Amino acid sequence: MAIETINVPDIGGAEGVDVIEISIAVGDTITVDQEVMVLESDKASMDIPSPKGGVVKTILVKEGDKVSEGTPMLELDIEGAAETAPVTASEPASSAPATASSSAELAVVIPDIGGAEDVDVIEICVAVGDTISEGDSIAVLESDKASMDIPSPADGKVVSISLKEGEKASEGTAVLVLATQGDAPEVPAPAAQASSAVTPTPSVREIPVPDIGGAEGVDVIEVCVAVGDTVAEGDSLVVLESDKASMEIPAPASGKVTALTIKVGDKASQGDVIGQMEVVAAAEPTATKAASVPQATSNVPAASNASQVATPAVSSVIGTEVVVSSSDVYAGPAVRKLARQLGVDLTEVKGTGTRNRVSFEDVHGFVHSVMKARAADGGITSGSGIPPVPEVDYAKFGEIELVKMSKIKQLTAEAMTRNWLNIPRVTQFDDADITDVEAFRKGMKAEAEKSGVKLTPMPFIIKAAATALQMHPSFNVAMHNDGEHIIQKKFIHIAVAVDTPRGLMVPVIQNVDQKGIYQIAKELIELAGKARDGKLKPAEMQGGCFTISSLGPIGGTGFTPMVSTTEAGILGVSKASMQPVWDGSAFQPRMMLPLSLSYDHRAVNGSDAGKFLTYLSTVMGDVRRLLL
Ligand code: CAO
Repeated sequence: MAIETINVPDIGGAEGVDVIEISIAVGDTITVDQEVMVLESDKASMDIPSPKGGVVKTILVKEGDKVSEGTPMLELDIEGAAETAPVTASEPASSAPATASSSAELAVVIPDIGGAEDVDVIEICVAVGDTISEGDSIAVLESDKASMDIPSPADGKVVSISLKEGEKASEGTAVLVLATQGDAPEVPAPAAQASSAVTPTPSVREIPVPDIGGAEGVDVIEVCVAVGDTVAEGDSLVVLESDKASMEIPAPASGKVTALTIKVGDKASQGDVIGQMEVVAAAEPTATKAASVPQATSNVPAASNASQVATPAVSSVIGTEVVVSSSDVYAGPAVRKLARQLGVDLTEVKGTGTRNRVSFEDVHGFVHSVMKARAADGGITSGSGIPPVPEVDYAKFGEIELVKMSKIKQLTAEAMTRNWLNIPRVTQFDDADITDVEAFRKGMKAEAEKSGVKLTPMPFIIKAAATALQMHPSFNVAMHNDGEHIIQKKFIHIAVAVDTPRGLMVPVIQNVDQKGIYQIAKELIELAGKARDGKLKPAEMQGGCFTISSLGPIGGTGFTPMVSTTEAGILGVSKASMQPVWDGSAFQPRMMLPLSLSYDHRAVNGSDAGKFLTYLSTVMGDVRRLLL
């Protein structure tokens, strides 16, 4: 035997290139120029051929590694090209596949899988060089009835792998060789061969469905464990779901699941036995366990102190126990359990394995991406396809302080984003000539004050908006969520934006069309006062048909207010000022009020909006029209 190390050839000077696929397995006989792996840089992907033919003894890299020219990638038995024994690196080729080679090596074969033959190997979960623990999945098999995780029978380091994804396996098929610590790794032994010094005394007990509140024939929607799983008392074993509730059936004790007698789709009632478990009753002093060999491999000479063939205890997994609930998703039981614990719907996870099989990494990656998107947009636009806002470290630029937003401000931010994203908004501008209205208002101010009313331009604007809605019912609408209907409102309630120390509040004055200017002024003052004192009731903020947002007392010549999804329009009012207006022969000083009408262009077309605002401006120019 001439073992030769094969290095990565010249790859155009690229350094640290990702290994994205290993195309061969230990034991394969390969020819010169046969592809052994695929590398991928940010510029290209490259098939790497073998410069020599031979039998692959060891694969020195694994998927995910980074390699450069000269990185050792394989050990090839150059002379052994004709030898095909798929076992260990150091054993003569004539050895049986399931035998072992050195004192610290353990050849692992497929255990009893319920008599199933030629089951698809859909995932090899480890790579050469990996250090694994007893119970870790080393491979996943999948028949048309079930998927089975094949656990490692011992702790150790993977020396070689002889089974490949896409192959078929039966009981006894060689999987891999494990370098274990010590000369004689402990492997599970049949009871008849176990040393009498082995202490814990397991007792097998049935697992009944406990009291589930009298519910009968409840659907089994998930089986969370597989035969062979070690569970702690209280761990979920199965999930039942009636039309009223879903219930997790916990393990009644700590131990190992030895049988499962139900499957997804079955029905269960209190007292039904769902399986069996081996409960360790008491732990007695531990004694040295004799190196023992399971019956299936008893042809290995015990005296040789050689490594052993181990058959992990996954017998009877095949059949029905781990048939998946979401049948279109390929995933092992452990991955399903993780997804369930994290509340992940596996049908939403893109599997990257063979046949789109979902792996642990896929589930973690899914959760990571969802959380990242949420963190980036405050949980508002997640899933909408809107690119997340990158995080900025403002402290880099100077001193900062993180100030908590009030609940009202948070809700306003959420509503604004929702409105912005949902409403195709157009804003139309106009200036209303309020010279005469202002003269009238000022003339009435003293009288109004005697009645306890502060007469500002606002009640006139509110009344004018109500009249405009009455005359233009096509504006008194809201879009239905079904996208097929418009909700035509037959009442006229006007909402008014009120600035408060805790944030923006929008109380609603009801039935404005039926109220006079004094009444409207009174209610506006009352509602604005309640808003500032935090005393508005929810009902006083609901049912608006149209909103008015006034920045008049503050200043500015125009702005584009946001439309709410429950209305079709909003009027922005800016500061009135004296302007020179051409009357056809001369400039006249007129008090002009800037108005901006934003509207939902799904519900209202541009010409209707134009007519609405022109009418509103005209009414504001001559309040006698409010009487018509
Ligand atoms: N142009 C010029 N002056 C105006 C005006 C305008 N468009 N609107 C009001 N004024 C004057 C008033 O006449 C009053 O002056 P006097 O005290 O001399 O009479 C002064 O500005 C203050 O008015 P006000 O605020 O007391 O009363 P109001 O009826 O105009 O407004 C209310 C009531 C509740 C809307 C107001 O108190 C408020 O909260 N405004 C802020 C609204 C806001 O934050 N909008 C932004 C929302 S974000 O979309």
